Amino acid sequence: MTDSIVLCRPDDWHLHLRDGAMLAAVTPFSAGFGRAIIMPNLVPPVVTGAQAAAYRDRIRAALPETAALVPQMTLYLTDSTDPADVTAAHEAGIIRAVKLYPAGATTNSASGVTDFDRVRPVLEAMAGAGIPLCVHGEVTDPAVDIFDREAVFIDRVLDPIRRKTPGLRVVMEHITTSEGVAYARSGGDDLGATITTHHLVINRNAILAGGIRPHYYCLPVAKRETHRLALREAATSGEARFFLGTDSAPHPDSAKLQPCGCAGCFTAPNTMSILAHVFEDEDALDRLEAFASLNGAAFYGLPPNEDRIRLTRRETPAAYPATIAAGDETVTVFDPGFPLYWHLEDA
Ligand code: OTD
Ligand code: ZN
Ligand code: ZN
Repeated sequence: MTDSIVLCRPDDWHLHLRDGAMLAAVTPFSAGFGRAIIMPNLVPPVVTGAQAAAYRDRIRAALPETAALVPQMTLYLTDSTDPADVTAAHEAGIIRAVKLYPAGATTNSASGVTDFDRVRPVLEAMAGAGIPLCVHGEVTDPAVDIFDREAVFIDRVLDPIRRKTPGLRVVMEHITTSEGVAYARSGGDDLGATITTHHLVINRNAILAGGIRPHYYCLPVAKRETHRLALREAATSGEARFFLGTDSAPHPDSAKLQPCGCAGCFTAPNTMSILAHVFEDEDALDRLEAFASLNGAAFYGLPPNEDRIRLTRRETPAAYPATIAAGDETVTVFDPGFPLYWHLEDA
C-alpha cells in the first residue's frame, strides 16, 4: 500500500475567508495552499477593484508569516458593474476572475445579477481580456425544486450565456450533479469546473436522514448518491477541466444552528486529508495532484506551485479541531464521518 505521496503544493480555486474576526480565525487554515480564489460575497460585497485591493490587504494581514497562500481576488458581478473597472483591476493585477451569483442564490448574494442582458457589456469585455467568469450555477426561481436548480441553470442560463459570448472563459463552481459533470465535459478548454471536498463525501442523506444536520447543509445542496458518484468519477479522472475548489464557507454555529440556519461547510482545516482518503478509496491517489495542484493552475494560465507537500498515511488518525474559535463565536469543522489517516506534512 502507498503510504506517502508528494504533490506540487495544492491550490484552492474557490474559498470564503470572510472579514473581521472570522477572517482572522479561518485564514491560517488555508495558509498551506499556494493560491486561492477568494470569494467576494462579503457584506457589502466586493464590487470594485479598489475594494478588492483593500480586501487583499486585510487577507495578507491575517496570514501567518510562513504562509504560502497568495490570494487571488474576484469581483462580485452586479447589474451595475463597470466593464472598465473590471478590465483595469485585471490589468493592475488586482483581480483574477469575476464571480456571477444569480441574485438570491446563496449566502450574501442579494446584490447578484437579476438581468443577464444588463451584464452583457461586462461579459464581452471579460471575453476580450481573457478574464474568467466563475459561476454559481443555480436558478433562483422558487418554482424550481432545489435539487433541480443546477441542471435547470445549465439549460436556461449557462448555455445561453456561453453561446452569446464566444471566447468567455467560464468556471462552473462547485458542481454537484451528473448533469454538471456532463456539461463541463461538453465544453472545450474555455470551460472548467470546480468540485468541493464535501460534495465528494456526502449525499443528501447526510443532511436529512436520522435527524437534521445543519453542518452538512450548504449550497448547492448535496444531491442523491448517483450524483456524488459522478463527482467522484470526475474528480479522480485526472481530466484537465476538473479541479479543486473547496468552497470552505465558515459560519458561526450560532448562525447555523437556527430554525432557519445558513448554508456552508467549513472544510479548510482537513481538506487535504479528506481528499487523500477519497482518492485512495477510488484507487486514484496518482491523480490527486492533477485535481488539487495542476489542473486549476493550468486553467487560470498559471504555472504549478514550485514547492511540494507530502501526505503520509499513518496508523493514528490526523488530528483536527472539531470547532475553532472566531471572536466570541465557534465554527464547526466539517466532519467527513470517517477517521483521516492521511497526514499533511511539509515535503
Ligand atoms: N455555498 N455557503 C456559502 C457560499 C457557497 O455557493 C457557495 O459558493 C457562503 O456561506 O458564503 C454555501 O453553502
Ligand atoms: Zn456558490
Ligand atoms: Zn462558495
